[in-house]
Amino acid sequence: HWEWQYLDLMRRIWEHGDKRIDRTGVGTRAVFGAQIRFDLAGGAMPLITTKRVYWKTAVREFLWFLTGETNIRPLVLQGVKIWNEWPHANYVKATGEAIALDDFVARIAEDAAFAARWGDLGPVYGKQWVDWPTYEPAGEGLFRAGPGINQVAQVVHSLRTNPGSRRHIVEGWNVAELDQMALPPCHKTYQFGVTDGRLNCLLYQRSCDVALGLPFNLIGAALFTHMLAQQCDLAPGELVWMGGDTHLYLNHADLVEAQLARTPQGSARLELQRRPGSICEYRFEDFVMHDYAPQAPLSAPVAV
Ligand code: UFP
Repeated sequence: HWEWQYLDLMRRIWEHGDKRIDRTGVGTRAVFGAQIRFDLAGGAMPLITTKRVYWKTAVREFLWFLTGETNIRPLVLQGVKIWNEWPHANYVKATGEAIALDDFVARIAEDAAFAARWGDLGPVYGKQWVDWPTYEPAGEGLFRAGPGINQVAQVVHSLRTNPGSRRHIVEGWNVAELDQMALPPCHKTYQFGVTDGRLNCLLYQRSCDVALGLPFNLIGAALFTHMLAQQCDLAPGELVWMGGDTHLYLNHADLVEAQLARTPQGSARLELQRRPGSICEYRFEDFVMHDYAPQAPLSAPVAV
């Protein structure tokens, strides 16, 4: 079962990883450099079965990326909570108001003007993927904003017209804008490659929370590849995940121990129920998951 790669990685980090205090102050055990490979043929999905993973949330987040949106409000209105901690922490720091996370999120939902002011994450994934900023000379040594670059649309075009290219890349790491982002991109580079009519994807993730982040990041990369394959008349190929700083937070001990005692079972398959006219026209209802019967959920605190 492919999932042993995930569990073995988890065990290796927990038992042999370097212990250190990280940016969040929580502390981690970490290895530097890791890989997981997964065959996407037939719609296969790398869904972790040794705990329940909320794949619908990953679909909603992925579709939000493709809209170019960077404000959490559309996610909040769909009940997706994964990005709420960052704007909340920013608000509390900036205003000194000791508002609870739930109350802050309720205000984001109720008050569009408040959300516009406090709900934005800065130019994170969505912005860089579909509207990477450019600049053009405006005379007298000045520059003005040029048209944004839609990297996703460009990759669709290059896969269709020049599948053998080694330049099918979607990049989130905009060096000039990192300091404006709530969180610099973790799943920063997606490279696609075509072999024998099969679309392969290599995701390079610079920093990886193996317990909470990785199950989601695998889903995102798989969704991306299945959608691109459908749009470009290719069969889904192999997903190669590569991690840089690959870690477990020390306060995830209960989750790690419970999960390592479990055995993977079954394999999930994605069905795309419709073929939209373009990569940006998928709707949540288009994604149907078959044969996902996970074991009980395991929760752990997210490090902000
Ligand atoms: N993280 C992930 N996947 C993601 C995401 C965040 O694993 O998609 F957005 C984790 C990795 C790390 C933290 O534990 O969030 C980011 O911290 P840093 O920027 O210090 O690497």
